[in-house]
Amino acid sequence: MEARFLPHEPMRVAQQEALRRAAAYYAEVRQRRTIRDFSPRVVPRAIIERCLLAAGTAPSGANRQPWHFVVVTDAERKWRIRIEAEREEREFYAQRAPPEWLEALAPLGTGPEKPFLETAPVLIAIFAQSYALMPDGRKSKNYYVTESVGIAAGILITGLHHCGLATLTHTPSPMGFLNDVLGRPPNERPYLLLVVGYAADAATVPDIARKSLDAIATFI
Ligand code: IYR
Repeated sequence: MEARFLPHEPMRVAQQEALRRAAAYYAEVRQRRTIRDFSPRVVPRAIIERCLLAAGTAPSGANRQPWHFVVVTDAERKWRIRIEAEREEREFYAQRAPPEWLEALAPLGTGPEKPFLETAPVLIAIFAQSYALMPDGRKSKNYYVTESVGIAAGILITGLHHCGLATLTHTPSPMGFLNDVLGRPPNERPYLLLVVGYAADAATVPDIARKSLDAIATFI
């Protein structure tokens, strides 16, 4: 396909306003915490839909948009996901995880029990399309799939936070069972399972800190 171009209409922001926005954006985003205690309160579908549309604006290698989001709200499927995830997690915590990894997880207080997979009203299984399947069955290569889907996931998480929703990025390992439970094709691999909902009133978060600007960035 030949390159075609259209005029770009940038979102213009005056400098004073940009400074205000930068501060406001950081102030809002820094309040995001990963939580594990969810309220069963239902999330309006329109919020999820808009945040998914936002995620779908992520830049992607060769604009292949190599992602697929499966939104799970029915109790039966959430239960199946919990059963399968806990099966993997029990093995992870009891055998597969090296001591060093378990030590790194200790401050987070995680374990193999994943009740939030049933309590939270919404699970979004994010799949990465390693290649595209053409209607005639041929495979077409995708590029920078991990980077592209990671960026889309980041936009999704931040958008949900902007709407007052909490998330937990859950990565049961391995999570191939998600293809079976959710009926996804072989060109898609589960990337992460995003648990979405409102935080329970009594939710607590680990007492951990974020790195300083000096620690995460270098200006040269
Ligand atoms: N997947 C496991 C373990 C786990 C791993 C990391 I790295 C975390 O930041 C948190 C948990 C679990 O979900 O418990």
